[in-house]
Amino acid sequence: MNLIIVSALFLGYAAAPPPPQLTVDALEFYPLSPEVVEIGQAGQASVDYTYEISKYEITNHQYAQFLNAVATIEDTHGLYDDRMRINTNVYGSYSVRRVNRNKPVNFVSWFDAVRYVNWLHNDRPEGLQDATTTEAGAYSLTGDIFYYNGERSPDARWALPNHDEYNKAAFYDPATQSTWSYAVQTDGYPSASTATSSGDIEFPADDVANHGSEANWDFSTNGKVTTVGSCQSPSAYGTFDQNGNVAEWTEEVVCIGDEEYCTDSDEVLCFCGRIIRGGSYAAVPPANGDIVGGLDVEPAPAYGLDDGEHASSGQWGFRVVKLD
Ligand SMILES: [Ca+2]
Ligand SMILES: [Ca+2]
Repeated sequence: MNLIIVSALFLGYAAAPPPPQLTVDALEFYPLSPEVVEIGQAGQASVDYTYEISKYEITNHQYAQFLNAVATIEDTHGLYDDRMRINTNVYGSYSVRRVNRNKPVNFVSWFDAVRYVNWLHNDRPEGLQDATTTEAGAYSLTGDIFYYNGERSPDARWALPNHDEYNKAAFYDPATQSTWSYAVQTDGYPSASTATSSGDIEFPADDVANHGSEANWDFSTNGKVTTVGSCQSPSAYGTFDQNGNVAEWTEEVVCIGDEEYCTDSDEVLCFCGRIIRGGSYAAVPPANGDIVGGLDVEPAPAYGLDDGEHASSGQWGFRVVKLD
């Protein structure tokens, strides 16, 4: 009898479904590979090809898998930041508490983001951070690294979004062939919401974005990030959080300063960075804001004198584009 009960329990355990996912959205259970949506209508909205873009911001779970592939023996380029919601283990590996797995990774620099992209391009290899893993592929990071380095390779299979790719996925509505002011398919400023104790948006609605610093669910200093997609406010193409949660690195370069110094690569007299989009859990930029050129873009420094100085922030993360 006992044996039967034990067997039944064991079988029950073996057949148990995975623990419930943290989001109320249709997110797969902790997907390791970025889930993508297709952005079609080639020729419309300034993009003349079909591409795919990740439905969500890259998550801690996905980024930890990257760290476990290329940053266990040595983290040459500082891909890990101890302010991330990712933990280090005694054996040099990385893990993420369940509550943080589907939160967007933050405290990533532009270079961390493009190295992740290179790793995807190279089919997620394991090994030291070199040209076969993180330093080449979609973007070449060998040699002198300055703002104008890191052009997308014409053969790139994955990339950071460029300006038009980000915009089309966020704002374009193929049904009406027109453009919304905000990525949650509104022309009015998105609503904000508090979060549940596990960091899901508490009052999801089709105009809600995680902004306004209302989603302070664990009072941590690791950013008021919420479960990706839990606002339940997709763009017309089905991406989530292109407004709010974490602001997102793109590959666009912006320089503010005297052009002469900019062409001379003088980092003191010319401020150059990569454009970061969509605003964060702190604030979503106004639709017709004047941060840069009337768009919801913010220049963020993407370089430093050495890898350790690459700028990052709790408000910054990224999503990726897939190209065929
Ligand atoms: Ca870093
Ligand atoms: Ca975002």
